[in-house]
Amino acid sequence: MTQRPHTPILDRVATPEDLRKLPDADLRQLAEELRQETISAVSVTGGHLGAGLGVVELTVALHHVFDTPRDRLIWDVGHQAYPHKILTGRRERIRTLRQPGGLSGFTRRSESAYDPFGAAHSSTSISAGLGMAVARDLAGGSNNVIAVIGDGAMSAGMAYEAMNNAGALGSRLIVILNDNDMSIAPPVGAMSAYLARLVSGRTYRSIREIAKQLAERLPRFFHDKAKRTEEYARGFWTGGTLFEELGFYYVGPIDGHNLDHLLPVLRNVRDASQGPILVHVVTQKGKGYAPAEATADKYHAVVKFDPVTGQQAKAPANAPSYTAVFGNALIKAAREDDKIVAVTAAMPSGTGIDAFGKEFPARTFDVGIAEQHAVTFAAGLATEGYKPFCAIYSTFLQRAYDQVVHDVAIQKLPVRFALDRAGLVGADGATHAGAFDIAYLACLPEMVVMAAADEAELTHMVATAAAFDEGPIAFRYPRGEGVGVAIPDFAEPLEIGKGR
Ligand SMILES: Cc1ncc(C[n+]2csc(CCOP(=O)(O)OP(=O)(O)O)c2C)c(N)n1
Repeated sequence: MTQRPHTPILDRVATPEDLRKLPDADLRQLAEELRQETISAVSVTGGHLGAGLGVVELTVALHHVFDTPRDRLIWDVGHQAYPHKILTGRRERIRTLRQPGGLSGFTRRSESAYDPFGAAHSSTSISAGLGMAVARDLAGGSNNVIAVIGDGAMSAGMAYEAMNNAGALGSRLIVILNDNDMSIAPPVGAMSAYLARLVSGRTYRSIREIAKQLAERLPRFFHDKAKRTEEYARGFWTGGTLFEELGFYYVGPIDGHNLDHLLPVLRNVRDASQGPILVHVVTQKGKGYAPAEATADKYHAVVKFDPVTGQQAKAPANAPSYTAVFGNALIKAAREDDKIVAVTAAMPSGTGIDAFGKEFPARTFDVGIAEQHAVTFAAGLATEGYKPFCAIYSTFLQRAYDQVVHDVAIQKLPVRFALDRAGLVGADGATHAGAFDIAYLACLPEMVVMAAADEAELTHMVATAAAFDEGPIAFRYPRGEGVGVAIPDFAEPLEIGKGR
């Protein structure tokens, strides 16, 4: 007897149309093939891996249940969208991810009809989705709008502004909260603790329970049927109160890797009649790839790697990174000056504030993905005589521009801005380039702006900022390693207004 060669199901799926023709029974295997294809692609391109691996089943289920691209599917940040790209006609180009002329590492409208909204900066998906839902209502349309947002992205004010508005407008909108209990670093804040309580307070809800819970939202026909066959359970379930108070119908928590749960819940949600719904899905970052699961950051972002061992091909460094030089200089300055405190917006390792936090945990504040709050929080610290170093990437400080202008510059408060990733950043592309900070900071009254030419100068700039108490001061430095000059043992304040 000859064995038939195994043809991957993925080879038969060029677009979600093909995927929707498959029986549910094929989807588990498809998901596994999609996971392997994602690992294989990122092993040659580098990029964001952990987040995509965590949403493989969710991606398959969403495209199977919803009529994309007519139904609008929005991925918050977009760094988890590689499996989505593979399923939406971009598999052939997936090994060009993040390369010149290749696919973007995030969602991008110009790339595909399946990317209805471009992203890379976080926490925009619910706002954009609500806009699309309201546009649909105005035009008398009937399509679905689904926003997938992570628990980290849920720490930003914009997500709450959007939910507040969505609850009031009452448009039909589906928000999937993808809760993997990770940001880039472990998540911080009261919201993260709240989500953990929702998940740990009970085991995953059974499908029967969720069907009962959803019955209330379904059109009359389903509703009556559900009522006949099941006792009414609404009210017995109290989880998700916060979202319910905001006007969302809360469903969950459900296991985001279990297609037997995802598919019926998503179908029910699709067929529900009205209003905003939040589906709380629990996933694991890096799921299904042992080397990722075993690391602290779950392979959030990687360089090229060996897919068998997970070993990353890190080039030997010629010089320390500007980030590390900044972090060390700040630690040295803080040893001499107990007024120095550090603020990061969910990027402790990216900004070098992690090292500072190890030595000065009580003087280190990770505020979550909340750049606006970070800046005004630092302004408050400055009013009381503290010396806040607000370490934010150039591109992400854009989000806090009014806070820089109104809360810091106009009040002449001595907040120190450490702008990492200034200038071009490479493969992350235009959304992440630190292209605008000189223009947007140098035009402000009272703002001192410095740009480090090398790591020695950066060290002196940290000392300059620590000593400068007359108003706001910013110093910018690039991504990556320094030029290799000696780093001075003693940092000295530079003369303001004098260049080299
Ligand atoms: C405004 C903004 N600040 C910071 C970042 C950097 N960043 C990219 S992904 C990420 C973590 C997102 O966590 P989560 O939403 O939980 O998604 P996960 O990676 O865990 O799937 C952060 C902080 C960003 N993209 N946008």
